[in-house]
Amino acid sequence: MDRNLALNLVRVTEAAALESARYLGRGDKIAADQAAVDGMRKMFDTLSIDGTVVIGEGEMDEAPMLYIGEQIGKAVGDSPKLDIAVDPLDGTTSVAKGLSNAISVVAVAPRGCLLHAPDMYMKKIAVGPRAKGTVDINATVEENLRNIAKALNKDISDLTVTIQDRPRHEELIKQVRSAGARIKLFGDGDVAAAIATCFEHSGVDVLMGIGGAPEGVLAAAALKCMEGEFQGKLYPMTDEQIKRCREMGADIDKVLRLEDLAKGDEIIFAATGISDGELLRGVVYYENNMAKTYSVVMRAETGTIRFVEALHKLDKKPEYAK
Ligand code: VTB
Ligand code: MG
Ligand code: MG
Repeated sequence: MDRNLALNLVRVTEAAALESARYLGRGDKIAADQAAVDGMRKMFDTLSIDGTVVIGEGEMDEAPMLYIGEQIGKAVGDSPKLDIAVDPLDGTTSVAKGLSNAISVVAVAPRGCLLHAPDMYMKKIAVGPRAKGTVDINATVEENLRNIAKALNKDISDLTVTIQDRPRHEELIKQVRSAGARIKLFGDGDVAAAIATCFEHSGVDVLMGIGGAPEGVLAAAALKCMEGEFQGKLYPMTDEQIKRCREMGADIDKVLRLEDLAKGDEIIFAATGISDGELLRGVVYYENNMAKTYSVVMRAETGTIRFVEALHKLDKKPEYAK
């Protein structure tokens, strides 16, 4: 896979962020999401790739753009066939309310390498490289925390677990508290939260809880690049979802590891901040119609992680007009 695709993927998430960030705090999550999808789709159209969306905005009939199965890019000659996973805006509520952690994300791998995760919940655990190999999604919370603490040479009481602030996590929160670890709740955006476990300065050691399965694939692609660890288990809530898993041949008892979610080393992951987060700042608008974006792009093959700070002269980019 052409390594220069990395910069083009940054363009893709930047475009989504630049359009979506206009809606910060405006109380309209649908408009914020649509703007991200539009921005991302437009930029994808300019790329010479032969891509298929495998994680996207939904099934064809319900999502007009970036639907699962949609063909992306103008393939030329021997353009490699790629799987594309997107979340143009992970954290629609965060943008609508002006809260933190909203990002635009994309992951790309050779065809067949990204799991076609059904649109339902997934139970997840994620840790950074130093605690890799110490977690087991089937183990108890206390056992996992004990093993992570040992790997990081810390007491359990020095560990910080990040958990999405939802009623479904009441029991998990109780267990973490009784094990003695600290907790950092977040409102939305568990892709960013999973990535944070790989950066010591984030102050977060482990992500635990139940979030979107599509977001699980995206987080796994990122953690593959950073040599962290991610495990997931599909978490269907209704009979219909159980049926959907069966139809897709997805085993709900199977522990999905990095190799199941994002296979191989030819993986590129990119994200741009929309609202401020631990890892990436959100879009900042300056005088003279300028905007700044903060992105990260990484490749599993080499493990290079690049932070890209970009200044955009919007006068010269009429597509981002207000
Ligand atoms: C999860 C999480 C996402 O939404 O899908 C969550 O993975 C689902 O919302 O990052 P509910 O908990 O309200 O069902 C996000 O936080 C944002 O898309
Ligand atoms: Mg989204
Ligand atoms: Mg999302």
